Order: sequence, then structure tokens, then C-alpha cells
Amino acid sequence: MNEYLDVSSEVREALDAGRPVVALESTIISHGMPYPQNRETAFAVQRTVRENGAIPATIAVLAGRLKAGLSEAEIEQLARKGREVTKVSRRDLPFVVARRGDGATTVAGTMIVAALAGIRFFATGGIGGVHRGAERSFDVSADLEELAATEVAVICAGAKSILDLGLTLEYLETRGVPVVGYGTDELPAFYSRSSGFPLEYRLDSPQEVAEMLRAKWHIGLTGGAIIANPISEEFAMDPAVINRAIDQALREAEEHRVKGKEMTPFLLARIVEITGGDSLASNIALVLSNAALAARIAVAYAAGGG
Ligand code: PSU
Ligand code: MN
Repeated sequence: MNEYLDVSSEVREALDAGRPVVALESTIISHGMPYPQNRETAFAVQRTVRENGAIPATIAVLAGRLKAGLSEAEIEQLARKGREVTKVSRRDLPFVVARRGDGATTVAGTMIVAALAGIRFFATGGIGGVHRGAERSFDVSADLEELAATEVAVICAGAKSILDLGLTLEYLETRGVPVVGYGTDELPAFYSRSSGFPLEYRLDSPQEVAEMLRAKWHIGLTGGAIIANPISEEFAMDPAVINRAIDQALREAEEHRVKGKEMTPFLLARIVEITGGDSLASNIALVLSNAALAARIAVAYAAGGG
């Protein structure tokens, strides 16, 4: 056990017994959604993981401790503080720990802590990626490097078109990260089921995903994988509406010269404001769907002997 890590007793017992556990991130709580929907979603996601047979482990840094498994009061605190909480990716982790601070972990940060705890499955909304205009800004999310390095499967709804989805796929291919279309032949675009970017690999059941991951990890291939689960038809947004909001948010980011780690939270918050909350309802629905799928994949993986 790592000296900086605290695993809750429930999560520890499940892991020791080889029972399925699903990690959940905290940047989506603090920086990804407004209060109080962020708190309600975090609780609902945990319930959904349980209803589908796994134990949830929400991950964050609290008073400098790496936490796998948060109490409701700890989640409430992150939800209330929102963007005041430090957003913690790989680069930020040692500073927040050394100053005994609090931090909300991104996809990359969550993967690191999950792997330390021995958790291999992680549900979230969307991942970071290669930003539009990255050829000038060099803005490529550390999430992609983490996916190449760390043995955690990330179940998400693809990526938002605040990113350059084509370049993101190219980057993932170069870094050897499997991208699975779950029940789809295309990369889902978060708010909508299709992006126009075909994927090489489609799998249609949790068992098939578990088999692929077992093969990857038992061969000894390092790194994680993306399981891209399209939003349900019922909650998908009109691509024209959402793309207009995204374009406006991107223009504003440029006007305000937003850079670095502020970029993604700025865009996420503006998109919610511009769409008058419609995008938030979709966002919540897809996170719940990903949590259910992640739990079912973790169950299938554990049933196969881990
Ligand atoms: N994309 C979303 N919702 C999110 C994020 C991204 O649709 O909440 C968050 C995740 O925590 C992700 C992080 O890991 O933003 C990526 O930030 P950056 O682009 O700065 O790497
Ligand atoms: Mn970035």
C-alpha cells in the first residue's frame, strides 16, 4: 500500500475479495458541473454503480491524502467549493500532496490514484484530448498520456467537440491506446451519438470488453483503454444547437485569452450557460449510463477471474 494513499474500508474489502470496483473522478464534480447538480450527480453515479453490482470509489486529494472512496460529506465539500478546488492532473499531484491541500482529480489524476489502489475500471463523462488549434497552442490533455501509461479502462461518452476529435484519435493510435466503440462503429461526440469519425473496433457486450482488456493486460501491454459509450437517443442533443454553443464558447475563450488548465473548465461552464442548462441534463444522463456500463464491465472482468 502506498504511504500517501487512503482506501476506504468498503473499497479495500471489495478489492481484497476480488469484487468489482469502479473509480469515479472529482474534477467533473468541482469543475465539470454547477452546484447543486454536481453533488446530486455524484451521488446518483455512486448509486448506479452499486445497482449494477460494483462498489464505487470516488477519487480526490483531501488534506494531501490520495483518497479512493469518499464519504458523502467529502463529496458535498468538493461540490460546494467548485472551481475553487485545485484541479489535479499528473503534473499537479505532488504539489497538492506536499502542501497537504485539497484537489479534484482529472481523468489523468484519477487514473493514477485508481491504479495505486488496484482499481482497473473508471467511469466518467468525457476525456480531455487534443484541442482545436493544437498545432499552435500545443494544448494536448495529459489525459491522453495517462491513457498510454496507466492500466485503467476509462468508460466515457467519447469527447466533446471543444476538441479536435480527428487529431485526438490520431494521438491515441500513436500512443497505442485501444478505443472501443461500445455498440457503435463511430466515435461518439459526447452530446451526440455520432461524430463522423469511424472507429476500428466495435464491441457489443461487457463480456467482450472484459475479454479484450484481459488480453491486453495479461499480455503485459501497458496503459489503459477508452470504452466509448454513446449517449442514449433520448438524451442526445441536436448537433447544430450544441455545436453553435461550442463555437461561441471557443470564441470567448480566445477573446479572454484563456490558457492551460483553465481552458477546459471555462469551456464546460460556458456551454452549460449558453445552452440554458439543456446540455447539463444530457451530461448527467450520459454519466449515469457510463457508470452502469463500467460496473457491468467490472463485474464481467471479475467473473472471468480478474
Ligand atoms: N471533458 C468533459 N467533462 C469534464 C472534463 C473534460 O466533458 O469534466 C474534465 C475531466 O476531469 C478531464 C479534464 O480529465 O476536464 C481535462 O482537462 P484538460 O483538458 O485541462 O486536460
Ligand atoms: Mn490542456
